[in-house]
Amino acid sequence: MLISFEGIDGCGKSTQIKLLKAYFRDKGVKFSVFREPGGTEISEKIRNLLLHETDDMDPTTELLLFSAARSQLVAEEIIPRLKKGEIVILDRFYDSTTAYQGYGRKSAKLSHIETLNKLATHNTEPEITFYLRIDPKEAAKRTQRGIKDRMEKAGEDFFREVYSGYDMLSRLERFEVIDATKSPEEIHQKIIQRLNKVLN
Ligand code: Z5A
Repeated sequence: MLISFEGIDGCGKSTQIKLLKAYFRDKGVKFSVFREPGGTEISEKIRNLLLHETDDMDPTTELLLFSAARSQLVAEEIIPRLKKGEIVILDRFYDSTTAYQGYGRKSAKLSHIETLNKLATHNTEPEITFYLRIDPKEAAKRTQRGIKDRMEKAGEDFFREVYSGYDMLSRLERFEVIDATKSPEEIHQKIIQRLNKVLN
């Protein structure tokens, strides 16, 4: 079973994945967690290029690099685990490309991005996507500290577009929209309730 977490930077995905890992461990459930971009040697090298190497990257190059990192992760790690019936948790998946490169950067037509996503995922789809919804202004308050990476430097207008992209995507049936302004524990409980329904 494939479970993905989505949302703008600072929405609390990593916090929720940490809580979910502890929950699954307590229950003795076998699972793996991967972050995107990343999760394999090749994908981590691409992550470094995308987030840290240069401020001057062509938007199409960016789109293709996120997709290349994903293709390697899906082929090397995700498909083999799903074939064994394991649970795989993803901190971002191809919905991030639709929201960030499609709606945010406007790197390519949405129909082209859809085709590219199918190719890069080897037609793999999550059963459920938890979308932690939070206004970009609120999320920015959580991420103000620290050095910003290349994507984080994109600015408020960009994140507004990304946010509107996620709102479009959240109409899909596999999306579970969660109010990310609630407390971490309240959000965790919502996620557990929803997952238990699917797992039972
Ligand atoms: N990207 C892309 O453009 N296209 C793609 O296809 C893909 C990705 C796959 C990856 O960055 C960047 O790549 C990302 C999208 C882009 N760029 N941006 N911008 P990343 O992997 O380094 O980071 P991230 O995924 O964007 O987010 P993150 O740093 O992991 O943060 P988070 O998971 O959203 O939030 P968090 O770390 O759990 O929480 C952030 C803070 O808020 C922290 O201090 C928490 O203690 C606090 N927090 C968490 N939950 C709460 C609640 N409920 N209330 C109050 N405070 C909270």
